[in-house]
Amino acid sequence: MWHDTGTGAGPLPAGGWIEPMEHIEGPSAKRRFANLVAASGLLAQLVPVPARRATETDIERVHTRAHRERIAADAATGRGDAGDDSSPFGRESYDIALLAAGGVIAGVDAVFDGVADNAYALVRPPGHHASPETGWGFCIFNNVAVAARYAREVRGAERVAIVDWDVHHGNGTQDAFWNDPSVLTLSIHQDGAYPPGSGALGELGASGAEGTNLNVPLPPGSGHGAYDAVFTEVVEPALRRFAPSLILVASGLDGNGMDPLARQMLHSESFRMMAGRIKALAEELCDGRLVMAHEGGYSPFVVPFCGLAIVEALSGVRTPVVDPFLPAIEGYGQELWPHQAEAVARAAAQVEAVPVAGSGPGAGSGSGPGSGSTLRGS
Ligand code: 9RB
Ligand code: ZN
Repeated sequence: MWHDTGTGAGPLPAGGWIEPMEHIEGPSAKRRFANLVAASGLLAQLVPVPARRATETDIERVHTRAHRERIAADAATGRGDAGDDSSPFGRESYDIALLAAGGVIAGVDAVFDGVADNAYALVRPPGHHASPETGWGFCIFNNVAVAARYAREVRGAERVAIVDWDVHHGNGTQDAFWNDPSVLTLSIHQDGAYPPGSGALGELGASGAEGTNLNVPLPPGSGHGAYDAVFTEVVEPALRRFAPSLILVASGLDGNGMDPLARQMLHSESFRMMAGRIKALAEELCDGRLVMAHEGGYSPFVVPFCGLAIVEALSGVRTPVVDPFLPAIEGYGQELWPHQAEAVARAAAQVEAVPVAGSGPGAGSGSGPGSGSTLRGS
């Protein structure tokens, strides 16, 4: 909550005719999510996992040294921007960005060590837009990418799948693993929302890593029915082919029907559905190993209820909380419309490009570092 994004107006810097207000990627939605988890009584039934600082080595498994050092140097001056003049940060933000990435790593450790069954890392700044060379889109370091490389190189995970249900394209994560066949990146996003021109269908990964990046661009106005179809037709078959030894989720809650930075229609029951299905996949494919990292989500009133539904699904604990926004958002109309079904079908046609674990060239070679103790999907 100390990560200081200063003033802005939506994604734009204040100035000129734009009167300063709290920057949209401020602490409010995240603080209210944490407060609801506590007030509901659920927090007392969870295993608290303290964040640790990601080390320079952890960060540089994904990012260039120049990017890490630039963020550190700018923070030391008291103010900086991650890279696009939309992502301001303050003096503590280098340190806090290390804690955000390290918080996801701590979740990975907790799950691999059996301290927790699965983990939700409620961290900021977010990460999925940060590419190896730069931050942008409110992101400084790519938290989920840093955790994936850590899982591979330190914990011996042979294959990692990253499912990104933030409403914006996970472009930084796509870039980080474009050449890496050991990490499947799958982003479900509102077509054309952000970054501009990013996240097209058919971007499947570099030669040698083909089929290990999938984009599912959905038309604006997609809701529960569309995402339900994406899980049935894309997420579940793709992950079954890939057989990950760990599933990470870039968990943006900005697909909710009241988010100011997108035009999708999800509600708390949609996030409960997605979290429950990912959890079931993790149990089927990789002994339940599942870590979620918080990303976007800018409605301070709806985010807490979507977040609580996810943590209820992960923990298997149902609290007495009833989402007061659910009836309104359900009323927006949640069925799968024909043009959405077409978009899902186009994405589903890519799934056959995903390599089937154990059948490709080099299968079973245990190519990752620490291959003496590699964890395979079961
Ligand atoms: C810029 C503009 C944006 C728009 C959306 C996001 C969302 C991030 C997120 C970030 C920056 C406009 C740079 C409009 O939640 N990711 O998960 N920037 N938008 N004009 N300009 C110049
Ligand atoms: Zn987002």
